[in-house]
Amino acid sequence: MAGVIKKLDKETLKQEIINNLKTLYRKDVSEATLQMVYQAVAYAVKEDVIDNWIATQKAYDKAGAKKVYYLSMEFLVGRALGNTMLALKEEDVIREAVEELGFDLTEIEDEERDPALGNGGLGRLAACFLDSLSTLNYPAYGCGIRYHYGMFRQKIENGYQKEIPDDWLKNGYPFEIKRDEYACEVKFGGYVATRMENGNPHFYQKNYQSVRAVPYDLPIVGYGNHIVNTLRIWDAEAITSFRLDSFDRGDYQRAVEEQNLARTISEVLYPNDNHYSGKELRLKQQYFFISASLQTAIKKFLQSHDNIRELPNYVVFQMNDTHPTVAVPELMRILMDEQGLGWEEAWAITSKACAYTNHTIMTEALEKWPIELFSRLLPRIYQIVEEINRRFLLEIEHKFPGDQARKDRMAIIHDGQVRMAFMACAASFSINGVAKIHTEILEKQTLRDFYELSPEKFNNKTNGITQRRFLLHANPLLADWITERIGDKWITDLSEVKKLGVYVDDKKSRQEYMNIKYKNKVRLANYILEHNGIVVDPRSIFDVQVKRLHEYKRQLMNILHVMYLYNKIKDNPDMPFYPHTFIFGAKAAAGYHRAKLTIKLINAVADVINNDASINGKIKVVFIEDYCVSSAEIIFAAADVSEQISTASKEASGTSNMKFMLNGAPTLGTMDGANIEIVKEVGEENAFIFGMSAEEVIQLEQNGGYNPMHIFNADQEIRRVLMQLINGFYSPDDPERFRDIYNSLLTGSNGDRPDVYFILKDFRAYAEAHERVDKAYADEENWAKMCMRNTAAAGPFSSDRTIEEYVRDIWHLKKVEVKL
Ligand code: GP0
Repeated sequence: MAGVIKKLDKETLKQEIINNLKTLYRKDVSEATLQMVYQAVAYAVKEDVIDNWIATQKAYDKAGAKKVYYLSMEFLVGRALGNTMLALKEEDVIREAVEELGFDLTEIEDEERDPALGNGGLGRLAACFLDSLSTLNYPAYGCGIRYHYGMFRQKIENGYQKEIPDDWLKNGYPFEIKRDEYACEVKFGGYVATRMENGNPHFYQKNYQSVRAVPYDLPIVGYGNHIVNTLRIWDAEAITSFRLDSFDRGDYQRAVEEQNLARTISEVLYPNDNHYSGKELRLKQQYFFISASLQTAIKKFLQSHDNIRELPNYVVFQMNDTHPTVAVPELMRILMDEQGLGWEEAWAITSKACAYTNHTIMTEALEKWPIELFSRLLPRIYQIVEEINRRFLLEIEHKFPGDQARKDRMAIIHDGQVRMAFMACAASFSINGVAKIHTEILEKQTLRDFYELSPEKFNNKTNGITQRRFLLHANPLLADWITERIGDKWITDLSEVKKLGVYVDDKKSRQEYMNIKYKNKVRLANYILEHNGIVVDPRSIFDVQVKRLHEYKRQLMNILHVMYLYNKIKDNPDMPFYPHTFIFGAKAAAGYHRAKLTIKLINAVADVINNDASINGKIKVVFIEDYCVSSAEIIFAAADVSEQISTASKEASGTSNMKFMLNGAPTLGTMDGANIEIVKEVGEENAFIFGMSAEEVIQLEQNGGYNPMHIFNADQEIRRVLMQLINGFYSPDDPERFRDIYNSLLTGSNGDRPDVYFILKDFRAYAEAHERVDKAYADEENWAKMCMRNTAAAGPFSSDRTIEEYVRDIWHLKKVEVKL
């Protein structure tokens, strides 16, 4: 029966699991560990996936359909087993099979290590996009790197973050398939040689070092539609072993160097979020996965086409931030040096095939490679970049004759550096930001010159999240409740949730909805007890901020506010105050000292407050260790308040804001990123907005004149909180411990202005917004309505909507049906 999911039968499944245990581990069920059972179950599920996977790829070939290659250094996919079972609609039968074998499915799922091949929002967005592409029947490849060590695991020791290597491949990853037959060669270094061919110079690299790029494929399973797309992640292997005999390249020295290169390239993910570190190895990683991905894409294209000029009609490369921008000169190289095209033709193809997404306006995130490094590592690529730049400057001259200043501002090669964002803009046919306000800021400020040159390239694509992972999988109670009321169409069409609106005025529905929230809070409380040893009261307000630790995200403002509240309660023990649990989760980049000190501060404040019996548990502070996709799935469902408090203009979009909203937590936030669109959908009365606008922030940054010392001097309560940073109140053993944070707010440090992110400026507005939250929470009936309205208004924030927009405006893909 076409279109109907083939149901696994329970007995076969049990047999398969038993068999897998035997062939994988030589064990029978009674001796198997949970990890072994997990692997055995995963392999059983994978078998089903494979059938769909093969069918999908056949259908694509047959349809000759256009494909998007989503090029990204990061894919934060999270665990696969649970998601796959849901997508195949096999969860129930698998649960029964596993139970009959004497195991608990949740425990089995907890055995899976998250493939943490990303840092935060950008990598998770890429994963949500792949999920949506598959579910919406679009042909797509994710292209990335198989880091042997993903995002570090975080331990908190004595209040400090400690980074533990994430050896996620240790037990083997059951869902991947090594595709050795598609391995290819990537070349570094050496020099460019020329020879004449038919009267034209032909360029080629000599004396280079090579690595062998080996792809591993991960299945991306669409929801209930048999589609399985591929996430192809590349691993590096030494090439020398099978080349040692080649007489001109077989020297021993190079063999050793190539071994080393191969060993390091795909070893570890750089743990920086919104920050560029400029390391040579990072550029090697970029070129490595891009060259391998593009070579393969072109080869595949040429298997079914004989005119390379047709490429842009069948292939589009979406660059996830500037990290994959070497795709531009690499595609030029392949087209010219390997396909024999001239510059104009190669450029016509490249600039119709590449599109660029910008994810941040933070200047410290802008990638700029010193030309010394760039040209040494990628000599031929650098040569091409120089020519791209030369021609680009001519184009500017043509449109703005004599405007030398403009050319200096826009040059791709400038001041000894290659500016990757500018190359991406010059070469792409589409440039998009990730929320309305972000795209506006790109057009008016960050990329203004490029907007003036080519306004037609710019477009907005507000981010989204997949409801399948962040509601269906992460909040089964609410998912069932919704399906009972409006059916299950919301799973693939989130706009359906607006139909929940009619239940807002129904008292019984409200009770049920809030009861689910309560149960989810109990689940999180148990998690916190198990992982942190802290007892929290599920009846308290769960006020949550989970995201990467960064000064612009202002976790510091949050904890300073907790300190302020604590002072108030100590001074006025009888003041009415509803118990709060302030929950934090955040990883700091390993080299980001102030961020790490902020984690220590949060834990120091937690230590004092959680152990002060005199406040009767009115405030608890919890720092959840190792915030990652799987803990996120437990946290969102349990939140009462969503903290989205970045300095306006700095958070490109945010995506946790959408996950909280969908799970019914009102936003406490600034008018930044997608918060603005969230508030517009849900209504200002169902959110808690405060603080400076983006415009005000930008004005104040440009005009100067902000002096936080005035606030410090005038506001006694703020002053007291800041003094507690340096008088040992939270660090009796070392009163100087938090001096750097204090200085950053009041005097500035390392040449920065004081309070770069306007924490003191926004502090009172933030405190006042919290008072509004508390007041609203006290009105139980109305609070329930607010929460429900958030869920009901979350429809536009599905990544399905985002992907449909990318398809309509940029990629122009057609849906492909797969029938088994
Ligand atoms: C942006 F530039 N983002 C970067 C980066 O290096 N890493 C990263 O995660 C994020 C933005 O900060 C964001 O606002 C945005 O929603 C996300 O990219 C996806 O567009 C919040 O995480």
